[in-house]
Amino acid sequence: MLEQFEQIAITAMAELEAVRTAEELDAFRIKYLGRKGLVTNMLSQVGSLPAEQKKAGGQTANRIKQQVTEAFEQKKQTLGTGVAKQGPMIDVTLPGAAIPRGRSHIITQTISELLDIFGRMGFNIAYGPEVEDEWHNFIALNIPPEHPARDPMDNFYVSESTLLRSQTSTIQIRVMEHQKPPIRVVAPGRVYRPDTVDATHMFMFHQLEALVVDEGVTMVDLKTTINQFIHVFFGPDTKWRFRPSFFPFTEPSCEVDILWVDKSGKESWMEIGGCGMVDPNVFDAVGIDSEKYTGWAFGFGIERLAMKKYGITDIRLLFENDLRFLRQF
Ligand code: 2NL
Repeated sequence: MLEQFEQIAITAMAELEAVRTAEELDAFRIKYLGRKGLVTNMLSQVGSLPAEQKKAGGQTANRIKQQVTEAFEQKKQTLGTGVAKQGPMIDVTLPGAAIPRGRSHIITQTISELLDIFGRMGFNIAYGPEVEDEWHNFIALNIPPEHPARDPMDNFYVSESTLLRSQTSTIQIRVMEHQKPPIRVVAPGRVYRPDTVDATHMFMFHQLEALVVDEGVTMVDLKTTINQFIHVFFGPDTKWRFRPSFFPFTEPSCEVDILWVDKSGKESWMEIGGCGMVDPNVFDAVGIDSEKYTGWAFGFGIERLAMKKYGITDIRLLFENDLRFLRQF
C-alpha cells in the first residue's frame, strides 16, 4: 500500500507540473486534495493497515499530503490567479469599462448644423484668413478711413495696415473678387473685437455670413431665406422681425430679432444679426456691375444662435472648456 501512495504522489506532482490554467488547478485540487481526493483518502486508508504498518503508513501519507499541498500552493502563486483566497478572479468575458467618448464643441456642432441647413438651400461654403488687410476688412466694404469702425481702439491691429478681421464679410469680398455672379455662399469663421468681456460679449466670436448676387435678386429673397432658416433652426413656430438699421455695406439694412419667451412666459426681442441689400459701392469695389446685378447679405452671431437655441445665458461658458458644461451637448 505504501508503494501505491508513492505512485499517487509521483502522478500528482507530474500532473501539477502540467497545470496551466486556474480551471486545471482547481480540478487538480479536487482530484487530490478535495474531501474525497486521492491524497486525502490515504489517511483513512492507513486505518485499515495491520497495526505494525500503521505508523509508517501514517508518516508516509502525511508527508505526501504536505508535499502535494505545498506544491499546490506554490503553483497557485505562480499561476498568478490567486484563486478564491487572493480576491476575485478576473472574468475576461465581461464587457470592459466604457471609455468616455469625446465630442465636438457646441459651437462646432452649431456651425455644422448651420452649414448643413444652408447647404440644403443651395449655398456653397467659403473660408478666408483671420489676419486681413484694410482693403478686405474696411475699404471694399464701403467703410471709409475716418469711419469710427476703424478706430484702433475697436480693432486688433497686427501692423499699420493689417488686423484680425472684425467681420467675416472679408470672405465674401474675396469670393466676389474671384467669382462672377451668380454667387450663393455662406462663410463661417472667427472674428475679433476688443470688447470688454461680460455675459454677452467676448473679444473673439463666430459669425455666419451669407451672400447672394444675381440679376433680379430682391429683398423678398432675403426675407424668405431668413424666414426659412429661422424656422428650420429654431422651430416652425418661432416669431421674428426685421428692424430698420444701418450698415455701410448694405442699403437698405435691417437687424433681425427673434422673439424669446422665457420659462415664466415673459417675451423679449433678441437680436441675432444684421442684413440688407448689398450697397452698390461694394459691387463697384470688387468689379461687379452694379447696374446689372443686385444682391443681399446677412451676418449672424453664431454664439447668439447657439445661446438662444440651447438656453445658454453666459457667453463665457462657451470658452471656458468646463467639461460639466460641455458634456451637456
Ligand atoms: C452684424 C451685421 C452684416 C453683412 C453683414 C455683408 C457682406 C458683404 C456685403 C454686404 Cl460682402 N454685407 N455682410 C451685411 C449686413 C449685416 O452683419 O451685426 N452681424 C453680426
